[in-house]
Amino acid sequence: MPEEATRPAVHAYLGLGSNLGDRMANLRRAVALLDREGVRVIRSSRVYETDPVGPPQPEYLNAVIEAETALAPHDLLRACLAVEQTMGRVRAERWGPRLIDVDVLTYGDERIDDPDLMVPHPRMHERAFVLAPLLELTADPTLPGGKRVADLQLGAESLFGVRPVAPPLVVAT
Ligand code: GSY
Repeated sequence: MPEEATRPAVHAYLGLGSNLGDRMANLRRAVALLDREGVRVIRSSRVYETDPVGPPQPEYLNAVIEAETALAPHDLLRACLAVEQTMGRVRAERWGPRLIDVDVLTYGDERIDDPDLMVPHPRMHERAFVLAPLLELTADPTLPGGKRVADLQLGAESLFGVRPVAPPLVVAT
């Protein structure tokens, strides 16, 4: 049972991605559905078109959102999976194309190392499609292994393959 009532609200960063169908509509719908799951979206990065990481597949639209939620970490994960399922995502190929992907990147400054939920997301600092939008929202994100952004020694090439194409996703007030 969700522990919603007993927990203080936490800020979490979530990564959104879509490379099938009407990609922009998919990102917008995910924001609306998260709200219904008890995940209040406070801010969004701009939307980026990004080169696919993994097997050949269409380009993605990616954005990062800052959310406030009283859900416990695993309930937040379940909420993200519920949004993916509602939108019809079928988990077929692990790195394959998808209507929507909703990843928990951070949960406050907690570090969780469970087989089903690793937070901060273990590959978030290696992915330009996460870093570019995330750094619009926070200059000092919680990163895996206690790293700081300065430790990453980001050069121009770190942000290759990501292009801002649209303003932030609209967030209900
Ligand atoms: O990890 C999320 C799904 N995904 C993406 C993505 O969101 N963006 C880009 N550019 N490549 C990706 N490969 C996978 S898998």
